[in-house]
Amino acid sequence: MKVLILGADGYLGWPTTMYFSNKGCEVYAVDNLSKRKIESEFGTEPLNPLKPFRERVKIWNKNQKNQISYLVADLLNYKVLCEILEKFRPDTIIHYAEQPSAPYSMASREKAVFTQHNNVIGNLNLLFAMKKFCPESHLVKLGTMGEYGTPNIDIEEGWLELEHNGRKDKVLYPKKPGSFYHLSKVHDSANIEFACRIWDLKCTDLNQGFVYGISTDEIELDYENLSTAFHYDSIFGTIINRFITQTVCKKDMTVYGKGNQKRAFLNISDTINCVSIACENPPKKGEFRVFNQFTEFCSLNEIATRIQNYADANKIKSNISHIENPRIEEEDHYYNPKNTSLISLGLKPIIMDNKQIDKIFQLVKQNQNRVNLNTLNPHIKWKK
Ligand code: USQ
Repeated sequence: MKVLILGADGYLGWPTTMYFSNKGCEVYAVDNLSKRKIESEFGTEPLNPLKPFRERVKIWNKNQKNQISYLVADLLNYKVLCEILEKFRPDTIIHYAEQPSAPYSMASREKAVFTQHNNVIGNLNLLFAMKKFCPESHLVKLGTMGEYGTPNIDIEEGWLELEHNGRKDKVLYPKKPGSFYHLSKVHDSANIEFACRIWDLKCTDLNQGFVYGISTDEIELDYENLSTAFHYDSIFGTIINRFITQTVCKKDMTVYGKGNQKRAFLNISDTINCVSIACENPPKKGEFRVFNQFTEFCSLNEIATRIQNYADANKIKSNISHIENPRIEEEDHYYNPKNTSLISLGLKPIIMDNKQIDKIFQLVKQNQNRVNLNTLNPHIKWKK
C-alpha cells in the first residue's frame, strides 16, 4: 500500500509514519514544521528532547529496512500539493496536518483566523488535489470528538437517523463544538462529506477523543532517537499527560471547574491501531464514513482519581485542585458517545490502567528537569 502521511512530524503523525513503514508500506511523509514554530510563539516545547524531522527520518532509514521518503511542504501551497499527489499517487492519504490546540485557537482573533485558514483551506486544497490526481485514494482524516460537544442525546458515529413531521432522513450529526479549533474540524467534515457526495471521493473521518501516552512499538525500538513530542503545557498538552506531569513535579492536578465534564480518550498506540484498521477496511467510492475513535470515556474527576490511585499505590504524594474554568463548557451534562465501528472491525482497547500511567510517569521523571513550571497553569480564557 502507498501511504501519504500529512502532518508526519507531529505527536501522532510521526508514530503513524514509522508504523506504516514497519508494516512494509511505501510511505511518503510530509510536514510543514509549523507546529514547532507555533509552540515557540508561546515559549513552550515538548518535554522530551526531540530530533528534527529530517534527522528522525534519516535515523529511521539508516536502521530500518523499509525507507521513508519525506518532504517539507505546506498544504496551503496548492501547487506543491498537486505535485506530491501527481507524483506519488497514494492508495491512502492520512491527514493530520492541522493546528491541533483548542486554547491556541482561542488566544486571539489572529490565532483563530490562523487555525481556521490553515485547517479548512489546507483540507479543501487536499480535496481538490485528490479530485484531480487520485480520486480513488482513501482519505483518512483526523477529526475530533469535540466536534459533537456535549449534546443531551446519544452521540452516534457521524450520522443521525431523523424523523420530522412524519418523514425520515439520514443527516450529518448536529455539531456543537467548544472552540474555534474544534469548529475548524466541523467545517472540514462538512467539506469532505460534500466532496464525497459530488465527486465520489471516499473518506473515513476519525472523530478522535484526546490522546495520552508516548510509547508505540516503533518508538520503543529506539526511544532516544525516534520519540514523539510529549506536551504538558496548558496550550498543547492534553489532560492526562498534563496531570501526570503535574504530579511528578509535585504540583496539583488542575481540574477545570467542577470536573464533572465527561470526555472520551484513548492511548496513542490505539490511535495507530484505529488508523490502521480504517486503512485496511476502506469505505466504498463516494462514501463519507465516520468512526468515533476512542476507547474509554469518563469525567475529568475520574481521570484525576485514577492518577491519584496510581500515585497512592506507589507512595507518591498527589493532589487534585479545582481551579476556575478558563473555558466555556458544560460542567454537568449527559454524555453517551458510541464507538462500536472500530471495535467491530477488531480494535482491542488499551485501558488507562496503572501500567499505562506508569509508562508516562517514568518518561516525565526522566525529563523532569526540562519542565517549565510557568507553562503549567492555563492563561488563555475563552471569555476575556
Ligand atoms: N482540562 C482540565 N484541566 C487541564 C486541562 C484540560 O480540566 O489542565 C479539561 C478541559 O477543560 C477539557 C478537557 O480537560 O474539558 C480536555 O482538554 P484537553 O486540553 O485535554 O483536550 P482538548 O482541548 O479537548 O483538545 C485535545 C487535543 C485536540 C483533540 C481533542 C479531542 O488537543 O487536538 O481534537 O483533544 S476532544 O477532547 O475529543 O475534543
